[in-house]
Amino acid sequence: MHQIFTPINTATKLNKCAQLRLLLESPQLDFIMEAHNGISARIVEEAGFKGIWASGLALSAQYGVRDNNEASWTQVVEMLEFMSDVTSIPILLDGDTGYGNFNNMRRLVKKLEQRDIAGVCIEDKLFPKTNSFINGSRQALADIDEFCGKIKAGKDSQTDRNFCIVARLEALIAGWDLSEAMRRAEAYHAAGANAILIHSKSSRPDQVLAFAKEWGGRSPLVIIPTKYYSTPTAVFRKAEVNLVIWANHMIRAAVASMQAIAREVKASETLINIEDEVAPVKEIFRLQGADELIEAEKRYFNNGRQNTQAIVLAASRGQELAGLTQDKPKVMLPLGGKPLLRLLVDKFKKLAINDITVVAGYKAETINVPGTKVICNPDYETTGELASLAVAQTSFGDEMLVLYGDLLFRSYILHDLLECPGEIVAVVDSVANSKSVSGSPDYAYCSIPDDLSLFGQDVNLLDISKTAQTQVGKSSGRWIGMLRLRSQGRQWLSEALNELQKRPEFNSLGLPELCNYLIEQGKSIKVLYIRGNWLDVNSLDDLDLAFQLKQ
Ligand code: SPV
Ligand code: MG
Repeated sequence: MHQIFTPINTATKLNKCAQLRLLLESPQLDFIMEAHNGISARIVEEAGFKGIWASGLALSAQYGVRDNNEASWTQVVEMLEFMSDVTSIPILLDGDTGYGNFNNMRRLVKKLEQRDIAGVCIEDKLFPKTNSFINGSRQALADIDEFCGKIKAGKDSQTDRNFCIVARLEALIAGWDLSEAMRRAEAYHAAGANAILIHSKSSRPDQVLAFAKEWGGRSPLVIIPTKYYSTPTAVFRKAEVNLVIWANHMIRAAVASMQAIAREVKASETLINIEDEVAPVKEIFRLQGADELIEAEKRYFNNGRQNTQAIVLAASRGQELAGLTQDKPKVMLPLGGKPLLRLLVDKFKKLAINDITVVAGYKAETINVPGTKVICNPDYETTGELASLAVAQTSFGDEMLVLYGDLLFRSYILHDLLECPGEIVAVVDSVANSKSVSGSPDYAYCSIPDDLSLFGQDVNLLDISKTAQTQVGKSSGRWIGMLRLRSQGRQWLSEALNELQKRPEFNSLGLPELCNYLIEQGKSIKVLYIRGNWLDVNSLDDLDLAFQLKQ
């Protein structure tokens, strides 16, 4: 009886080589399934198989070439790397004849180990080989000594002691008898092969069963029942076979399915009939691990910008521009051929902010800027900004920008805002105080006035008010109507909205009241000072000025 592998230490996960060795050496019957690329390998692992057969037939077929070493060994290894990267179970490569002599075998083993491939099976035929089921009896066998040298060379070059070399006997395929198969098996076993694979093209299992009996467990035994597939598995178990290879069933399943779908779509010129027959696109994404990338993007990419949602408040008509807003809201007024909202959206997109929600009200149906999601505040005539914001609440993202839709600003303001630290950051123009402005400005009172000689001052917002002079003191500038909220800040905002919604005056509240409420609650709102370079469009004069800021 062959030696049983060292006991499993369940506390430590075995590496792939050790897993394969265990599959071969453990006395119970195990199964490995063919795969031929990354996605099929993943599917095999998900189905619960403990190992993968990287079939030469299937790998060459997926490249669209013959199983005659037409694909180079490096092309095989390249595909194996994809398969290995996406799986945690061992891969046994069908290494044909080892792609050359002992020297090629040494290099193959080295390259396989580098890609975390757990073992290789080599067959005693000549390079370039032909698939065993094509004119098998006309195929010449390798010289025994030469083949033993190849096994030894492979074993001597492995660095992981559990890397496995399986020696595959083609004697029965090539029309030799059991005694030739035994003679060779003995020699390959003595040369150091970890297991013997006895191959047969017979439609009955008699040949392999006779071999198994004669072999008597001198080393682990592997079979490929492609031709004698109707044999009950219990027969293999009884014969003390260690490993069964289901050698080509993933590529055959894929081919059958692809042929049926292609024929149907060609004939019917529609997708209606096949949509339910194919895997949903979502399933492809899942198998590719798309969710992991979304998570990783949050952690590593663009300081979380991909994760930032812009909420644009655009429900109002724009009273001071009544003549121009008969049939569209202010945000759809064209400036140099593009609606204001479009200019805003372009700025977001430039900075990789692609999740843009517009809260519309007046003439909401006319808002059609690509790349935006429009939701409607139906009560826009009788409610204020917070009511509009609350309409978007159920679709709030993790991090947000909240701003008025009639804002125009130079891109650097958004860029600096995204970089500015703080759970909530308000943009305050420190020179706007000195200018006459249209509309009804929101004055910002801050912990420190803007120091023109400093960049990145740590400043807190204290209050936002409609008057330039309050009990808090002289205002430090004008809040431009733009807030940035990181994850925690966004949660504070949601909580504040929920609280304020309980108040009778909620419908008249705007963003300044929300900021003041948050400050009262002890939440810190940081200030990013800017000096001009922005505008909110309230009048025709503003539209003229806006044209200059368009870019
Ligand atoms: C393969 O899967 O490529 C094999 C097994 O070598 S068989 O095609 O059955 O010979
Ligand atoms: Mg093969």
